[in-house]
Amino acid sequence: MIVRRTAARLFLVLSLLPALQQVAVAHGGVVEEDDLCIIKVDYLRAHFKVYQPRVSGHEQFCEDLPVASESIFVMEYQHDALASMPIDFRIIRDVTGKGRFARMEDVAQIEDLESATVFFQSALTEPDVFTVMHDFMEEGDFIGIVSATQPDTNKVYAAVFPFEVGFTGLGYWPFFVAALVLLQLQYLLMGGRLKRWVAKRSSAAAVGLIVCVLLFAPTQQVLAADDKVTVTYSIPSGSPEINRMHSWILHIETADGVPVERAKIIVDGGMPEHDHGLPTKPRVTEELGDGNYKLEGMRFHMHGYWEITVTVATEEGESVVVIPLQL
Ligand SMILES: [Cu+2]
Repeated sequence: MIVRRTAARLFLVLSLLPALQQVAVAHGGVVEEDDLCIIKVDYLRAHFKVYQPRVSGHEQFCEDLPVASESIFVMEYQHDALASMPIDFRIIRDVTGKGRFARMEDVAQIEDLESATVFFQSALTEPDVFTVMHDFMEEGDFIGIVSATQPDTNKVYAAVFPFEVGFTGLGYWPFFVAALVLLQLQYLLMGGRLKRWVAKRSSAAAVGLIVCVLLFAPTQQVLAADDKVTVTYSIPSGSPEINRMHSWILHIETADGVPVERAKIIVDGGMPEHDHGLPTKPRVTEELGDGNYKLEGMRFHMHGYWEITVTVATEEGESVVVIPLQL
């Protein structure tokens, strides 16, 4: 019986996966469309970008920011109506406990919005670009809230976008855990008839289990080599989601399979067909032993063909290995 129940739950996990991935791609009010970051304030749309001039120069971020630093949020209106609407902008610490699932309803339930607020720009009417600056003092999860008021009707249009400041390296795992919690609830709430129906499908659940393991397995080994070293990489958070900062684990071996330790590794990359580089400056932050190195700060801002160049320098010399990547 316990086995059956577990199987039924796994089947449910599988059935929820498409929805889960959808959430991951379009969470909050900011979505990535054709290489542009769009914020939707109800039906009103604006280009949205964030700069961290002190640490990243002119580099643009869609929402997640690599470090706690001075950050400039820019909205360029796509909809003329925004030009005549007073707009306010608030940043709060994520006290909803919903993380990337946080929505307007969750924010509306916060009792003391003021004490969660780290930044507030009171309503301003700006002709075509709305800009605010906030100097983040700490890393963590935050929620941005943009509200625009229609002057004639006083109707308020709002967008809520959860974002992260600093690397946490958690990637997809919070989604997975949240899904399991939701499923547990859903299962408890289900009527007896549906329970029996689900339990009958335990063979489908077995397939579900395999697909789950494949989807969530933290390894996605891809191999590249020159005559001296072989580089493989895995992405603990799953796969490189566009515009999401994530980390890789690089594994480096000599041609005859000996792990390469204490190497100096430089990672660069770009899209050769578009003649541009990576939007971030990834770096190896930790040697994990056994030829494994933690690479942080990976982010891709568009679909297409990328090449990641890994330069491995040891006392024996230097190797340059190119990892091809189709996103
Ligand atoms: Cu490109």
